[in-house]
Amino acid sequence: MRKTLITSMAMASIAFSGSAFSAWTGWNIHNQNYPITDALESFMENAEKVTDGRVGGTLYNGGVLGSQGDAIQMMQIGSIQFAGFSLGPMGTAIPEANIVSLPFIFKNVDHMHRVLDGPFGERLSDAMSKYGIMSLGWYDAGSRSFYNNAKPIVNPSDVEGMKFRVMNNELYVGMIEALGGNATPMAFNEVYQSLKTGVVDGAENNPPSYESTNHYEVAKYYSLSHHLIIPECLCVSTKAWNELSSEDQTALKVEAKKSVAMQRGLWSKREAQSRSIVEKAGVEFNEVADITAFSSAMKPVYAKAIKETPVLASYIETIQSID
Ligand code: GTR
Repeated sequence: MRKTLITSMAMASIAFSGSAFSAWTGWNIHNQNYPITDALESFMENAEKVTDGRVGGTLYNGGVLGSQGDAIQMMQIGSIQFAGFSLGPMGTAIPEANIVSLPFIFKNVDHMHRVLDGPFGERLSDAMSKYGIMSLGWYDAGSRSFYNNAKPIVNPSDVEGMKFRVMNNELYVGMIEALGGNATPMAFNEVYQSLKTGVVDGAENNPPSYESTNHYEVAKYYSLSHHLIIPECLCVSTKAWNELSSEDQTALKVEAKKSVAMQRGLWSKREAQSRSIVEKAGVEFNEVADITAFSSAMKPVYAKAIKETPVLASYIETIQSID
């Protein structure tokens, strides 16, 4: 089942105990039994309980409502109210979100947590909410590495001339071009077929997505470049949020924290499971020779991003000042 119906009789559009009832519609690209799916479902179930049914929702999994680009617009015009968005493709609609799409911006996943769980995370959510979307918490998506069906990527020069699928965001086109490769932006659900038919030679993602989408069947070299650490968010529509009472907002913030903790726990288990599944299926993992060779190639990507969105310069400084 791709759709998870969370709420019960409260779905009827009625005035509930004297307060308006909010029936939220939610978007998620992943299917069931995936960390973010379980965490979003649990959030909405608990939201309904702690608000005595004033907030209830239906989560649509597997991207059935459209791509993330579509879903961002849907949230902005008010047809969805909550989502598990990757901050990756978000930069197209919200330039400030590109901060987390800069390759090697975080030292590691723990550093990303330290940055986003503190004031910087609030600053980013405030910037996003000017575009109608805010984050109640930051989910994990590990680190992304390159995979392809031709050879292990060991040095930046191995990317030269190869065609890589990237998420829909021009910044990633620059990232692949800085390594001498060709980038094809494409929605998540088109990647398997494109790898299989040779439209692209490779792609990049974290091990759970590489495994859950079966990309490993058609691209068996996974090279641990860890070039992107992109958080995902428990995002809600600013408009829907502002319609809630401050008591309900406080209660939902508590539930969002619990949902994030749950997702991060599930994520670290899933990373290990996914790795073992793909290894058993014959995937070859390799370390890259020198990470700094990849990161120093990214200077033009940073320069272009700052030129287009000057506030990124101060964001970068803040992130680099956090240990
Ligand atoms: C996954 C992420 C998705 C989507 C996807 C992609 O890791 O969880 O939201 O962004 O990558 O590559 O499009």
